[in-house]
Amino acid sequence: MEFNEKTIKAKETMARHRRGISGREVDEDIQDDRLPPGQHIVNTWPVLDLGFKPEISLEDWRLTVDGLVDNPITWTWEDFQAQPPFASTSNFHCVTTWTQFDMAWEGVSFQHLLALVRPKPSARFLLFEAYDEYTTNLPLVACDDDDVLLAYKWNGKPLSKDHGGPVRMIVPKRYGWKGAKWVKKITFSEKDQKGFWEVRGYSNTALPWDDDRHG
Ligand SMILES: Nc1nc2c(c(=O)[nH]1)N[C@H]1C(S)=C(S)[C@@H](COP(=O)(O)O)O[C@H]1N2
Ligand SMILES: [Mo]
Repeated sequence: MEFNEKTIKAKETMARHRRGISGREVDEDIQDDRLPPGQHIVNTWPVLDLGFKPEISLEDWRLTVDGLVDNPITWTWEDFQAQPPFASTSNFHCVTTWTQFDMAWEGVSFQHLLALVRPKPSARFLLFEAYDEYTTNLPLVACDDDDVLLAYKWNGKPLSKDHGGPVRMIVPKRYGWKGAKWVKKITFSEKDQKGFWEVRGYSNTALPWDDDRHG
């Protein structure tokens, strides 16, 4: 698949120079103790992707969770909707320096998913694959947290295609690129396997409070 190389180059440059996506979205340099180092606040949620937004009908949508788990699953939209509802409000930090506070998410709690699939003791890392062929990786311990979810609603409305609908991952304690939009598959492994931005020099840990942008 052809990625939009221009978009990718621009994003790499922005992250390197720690500039925002667009100056127009910056309100002011407000001081707020919820704002990690090098970040600024936006009120208009920017859209970031590889220059391609996959269209997935709810009928065709599937989420597969496999690898080192006792109970691998493939959910249809109906299966996904049948899970206990979960809501969580958190702050979203993008490596390109924008932060948006108080994002109200609804979906399926990742801890609920973990309880269902039951990772084997050897499972330590997760690889997320998306419908646009984007990938990203995280340690299992980072996903086993009470603010991590598979989100399908934002501010009470279905998540738009631009922002990763039908379903995306939200991992508030890591930079935004660790949350796969249009998530399709999650694989549990013994070994870490780097994703799209991680192999291109982004930090593997991606911790906003450590200003941890590049590896
Ligand atoms: N599938 C997929 N997920 C993705 C991306 C992408 O290009 N494809 N971009 C990542 C990046 S770099 C960020 S900052 C957030 C942006 O989410 P947003 O477009 O909803 O703001 O999604 C992340 N998840
Ligand atoms: Mo990003």
